This record gives sequence, C-alpha cells and structure tokens, in this order.
Amino acid sequence: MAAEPRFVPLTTWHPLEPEAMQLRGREFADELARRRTVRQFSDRPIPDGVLEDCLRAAATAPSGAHIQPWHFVVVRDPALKHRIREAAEREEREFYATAPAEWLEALAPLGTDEVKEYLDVAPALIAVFAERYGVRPDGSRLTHYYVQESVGIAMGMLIAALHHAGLVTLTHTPSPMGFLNELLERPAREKAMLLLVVGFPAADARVPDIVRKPLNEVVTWR
Ligand code: IYR
Repeated sequence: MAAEPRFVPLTTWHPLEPEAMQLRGREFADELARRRTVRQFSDRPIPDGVLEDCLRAAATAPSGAHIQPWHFVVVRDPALKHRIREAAEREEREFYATAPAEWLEALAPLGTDEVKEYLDVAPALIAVFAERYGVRPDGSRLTHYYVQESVGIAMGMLIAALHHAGLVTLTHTPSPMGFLNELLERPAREKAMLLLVVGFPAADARVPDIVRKPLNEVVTWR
C-alpha cells in the first residue's frame, strides 16, 4: 500500500530583490563561463573538506522519485590511481586504434590520445556510479526511475561545485568503464558513468582554442 504524503513548510527559499536576482544570475553565469576542461594537472593536494562539500552539493540534485541513485567513490590513494590509469589506458589504446574515422575527426581539436598521465598526477579522481536498481531489505529488486538523467544532473552540479571551489576538472569517460566496478569494489547493479579528474592545473596548462555556441543557437524563446 502506498504511503500517505507528508509535507512541511518551505523554509529554505528566500525572496530576493529584482536587482539582486539580476546580479546573482549574471555573476553565476559568468563564473561558470570561466570553467575550462583541463588535461594537464599539478600534484598539488586539495585542501581538507573541499571535496566533501562539493560532493554534498552534488548530492542535492533532484532525482526520479527522490531515489538519489548515485554513488561517488573518491580515489586519492596513488597506488589505486595508478591501477585505474593502467586499466583506462588499456581501454583507450583499443579505442584510438579502432574508433571510426568520424569520431577521431570530431576529437581532433581536443588533442586527446591514449596516454592518461593525469590519472596518476591529479590528487583526486571521483568515480560516479549510477544505481540501476535498488535492493529492498528482503533482497528483492527496487526499480529506480530516470537513473541516467538523475545522475547526469548530479554530475553537472558536482562539476559546477568543484569549479566554484577553485578546482579544475576533466570529464573522463574511458569506455567501457566496467573495470571501475572491479577496482573500486562496486556491485554489478551500479554502472560507472564518469571518472572525474579533480585538482589544480599544471603551471603550464594549455586548453584547446575552442568556443561555446552563442546563446541564440542553443535557446529558442516563444
Ligand atoms: N575516451 C577517450 C576519447 C574521448 C572521447 C570523447 I566523446 C571526448 O570528448 C574526449 C575523449 C579519451 O578520454 O581520450
């Protein structure tokens, strides 16, 4: 039998003056516009508590039926990072050797290849897993809804939070990522969605000379 809904007053939202809304909207967009995906990391450690707060931000994401079907594994141990690098490079060597020409052409402006040194160098990797289904206390399966969408939203919020906290990230998706279940000891019902590389940029970090689409190409007003 379905549970009765329970409600409490909305106390966490506060009204803002129109001018404050405009300023905050602009400043937030400007700040996110300064985010760049980085592929050259320094080994500088991340100050205590920052990753935890950014994960707390990510875990506020809305999700289908409020099931929160995500799990984050933070990897800081150099030996484990190295094992992840070796497994990822194995997948990437295969990818770069066999990917369709069209895909490789699409990637050419990014200058990527199968060498993933940043998996050793960056101080933290955050593996994001999607719980495809849950398990009830009696062991039966609990259906999860909109899992990819929910985890996608949480990953976006995580990337924004890390940027806001002064870190840089690389949205790394070695494919397939099944090796992460094994190395990070996550159950088969969890699907690895992302290996987020997190830290500080190398002193001489460079980024591709690419620009974002103008807003009028990505937004229609009716
Ligand atoms: N996973 C590979 C290839 C790659 C694919 C896409 I789509 C990118 O946007 C970037 C890279 C790699 O990490 O090199």
